[in-house]
Amino acid sequence: EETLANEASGKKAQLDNCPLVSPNLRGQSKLIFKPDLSLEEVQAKNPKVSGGRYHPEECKALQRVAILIPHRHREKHLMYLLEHLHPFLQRQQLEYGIYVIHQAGAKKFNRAKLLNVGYLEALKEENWDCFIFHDVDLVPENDFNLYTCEDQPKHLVVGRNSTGYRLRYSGYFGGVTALSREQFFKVNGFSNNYWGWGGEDDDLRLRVELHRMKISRPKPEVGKYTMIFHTRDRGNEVNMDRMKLLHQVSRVWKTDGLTSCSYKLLSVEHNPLYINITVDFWAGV
Ligand code: UD2
Ligand code: MN
Repeated sequence: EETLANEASGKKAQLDNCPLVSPNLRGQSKLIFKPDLSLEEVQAKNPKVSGGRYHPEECKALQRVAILIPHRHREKHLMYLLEHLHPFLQRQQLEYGIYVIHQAGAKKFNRAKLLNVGYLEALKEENWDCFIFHDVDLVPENDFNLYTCEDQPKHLVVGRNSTGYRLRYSGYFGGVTALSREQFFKVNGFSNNYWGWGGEDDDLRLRVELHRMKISRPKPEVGKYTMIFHTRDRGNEVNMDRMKLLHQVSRVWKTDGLTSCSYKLLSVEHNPLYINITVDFWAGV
């Protein structure tokens, strides 16, 4: 009788919790990047995604996860990532939302600041448990690489195709990372001061270590990614200040981060497959 009542009311809260490991996982898969793929095609293949969000119908997800993707002029990469990530996350039985944080204008690219914006804006519409900070060009190959948060920050990219699937250096924390809402809040997020390429990922690692947290990683055969080929973008030239900035983390983390992240919000659009947040970083911020 109770089951019938539950079915009738169809409430999420009355579903059983999803299992710790989803029965729908497939393991390593061969990724195909169709040259003529279109966003409409990806949309048609993901009818259960609405406004960039999804939740499993069969059980109550263990975590609510926001995927944050910093972006500018990488439309093709974004399309391939969405194509692979939606089914991947659904097989993991997660409740999730995909946020693309787009930097408007021609100012130097600031990946870290965009991710701070993503965190702050995503929390305005849902109290997400877990945040995945995700490069637009990295596609996960193995769905046992769980996009969930644990009691310690997690680095999900153990290796990728272009580096022979080996960890680039010990302490490497770039590409894709998972921090809970609390973990990211505790370290005051990323620094806002890394303009151009490099250093911001090491800065976050130092913040994590300063707070006596320990980075975890999946097994090498699981933490595998394909990075879609690209050259260095215009507007993302190497940041020559990065070493100087890395030396002052312990001094400035408290005042440089989420608490000091100012930006001009230009738009928030709920597209079928992702939420698009466009921001401008004007001079002096
Ligand atoms: C590495 C790291 C990345 C970051 C970066 C240094 C890996 C796998 N990734 O990436 O996490 O630490 O070094 O900043 O180690 N982007 C745009 N448009 C641009 C420029 C950048 O969308 O014009 C975004 C996009 O999401 C991209 C990310 O920023 O994936 C990192 O930039 P990249 O891919 O050019 O740098 P890469 O591959 O050296
Ligand atoms: Mn890249």
